Amino acid sequence: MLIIHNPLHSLHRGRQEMFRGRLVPCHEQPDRLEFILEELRARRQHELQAPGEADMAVVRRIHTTPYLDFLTNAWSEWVALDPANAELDVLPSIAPVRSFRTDVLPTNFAARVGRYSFDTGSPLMAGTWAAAQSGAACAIDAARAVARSSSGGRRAAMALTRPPGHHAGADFYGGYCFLNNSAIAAQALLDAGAKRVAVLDVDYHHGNGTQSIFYERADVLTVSLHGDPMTEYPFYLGYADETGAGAGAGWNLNLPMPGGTAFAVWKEALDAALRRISEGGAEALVVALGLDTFEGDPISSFKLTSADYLRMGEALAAAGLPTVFVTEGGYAARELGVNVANVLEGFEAC
Ligand code: OKP
Ligand code: ZN
Repeated sequence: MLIIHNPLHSLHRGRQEMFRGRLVPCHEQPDRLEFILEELRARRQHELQAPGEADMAVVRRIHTTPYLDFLTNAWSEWVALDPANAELDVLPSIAPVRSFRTDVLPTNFAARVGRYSFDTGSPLMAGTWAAAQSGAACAIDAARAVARSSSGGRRAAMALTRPPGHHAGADFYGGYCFLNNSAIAAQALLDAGAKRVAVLDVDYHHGNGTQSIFYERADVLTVSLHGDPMTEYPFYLGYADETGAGAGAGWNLNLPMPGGTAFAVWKEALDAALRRISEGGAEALVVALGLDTFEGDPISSFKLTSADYLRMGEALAAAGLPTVFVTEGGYAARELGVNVANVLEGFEAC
């Protein structure tokens, strides 16, 4: 498979995240991607490429200008607050919740961090913007390689990147995500001529950013399989009764599952998701490929095994759509390589 991998990913290297009152080591680390690359190279059946420059016109159809400006300048403004900040990652210290004004944008940078973020677990540092922008370029290039498939191009491609993207909304970051690479891939497919695209999110965590970006749109069907938000991050979105609104009514499907779910039950949800995608007439598929459904994942509780990822790949291939894989979460770093490679191997076997 054609794999567009992010050469700048390691510029994003979170030191600490806040977890229940403590600063703990960040789970989302560069070695995640290194282990995947190592395994994909070892299997010798993939074509690895670096992306070109990100086409920001596509990114701007997903994210707002004030938010992109915020990300562009965040690090220099953080250091300008206090030169000693250069040794620290940016984390928010205010959350403007209900009854706060949304029509003011304070000049104080710490205030604006709260405006554009939704958790205290997503460190932002000097290289975050460059890494995220290069990740968006991977998503766009992978999508364009697949969009050309009617004229003899690719049946599938993968954007292999971090930081992940599916929690990032039009104007907010969180859950280790800054630019929504899966949404950007979907937009690039539409821009290249697809009339309807499906985003299927198989990460353990609900893709709240992707859902909210497309919630009122009918041209992108969003489907997410995930841990029940009543107990699992991101808690405040991802319930089964969220089905879309306005023009997008009926174009969102959430399939939450309880902790402990193993592949037999998970696969039934996948089949239901693929049926909905087929009924919806999607012309292309974006798979938001999180591997934190793995039984060994340190922050999740599904029970998928490495062999199950072969079956997952086969089922995705059976959908018969031009497919763009975009990497999301997965924190059992060492096993990520085999698990990602297995999805692709299962897919390509069909
Ligand atoms: C991002 B992705 C655990 C804190 C959990 C949020 C998890 C973000 C998951 N110490 N923080 O969907 O894999
Ligand atoms: Zn996840």
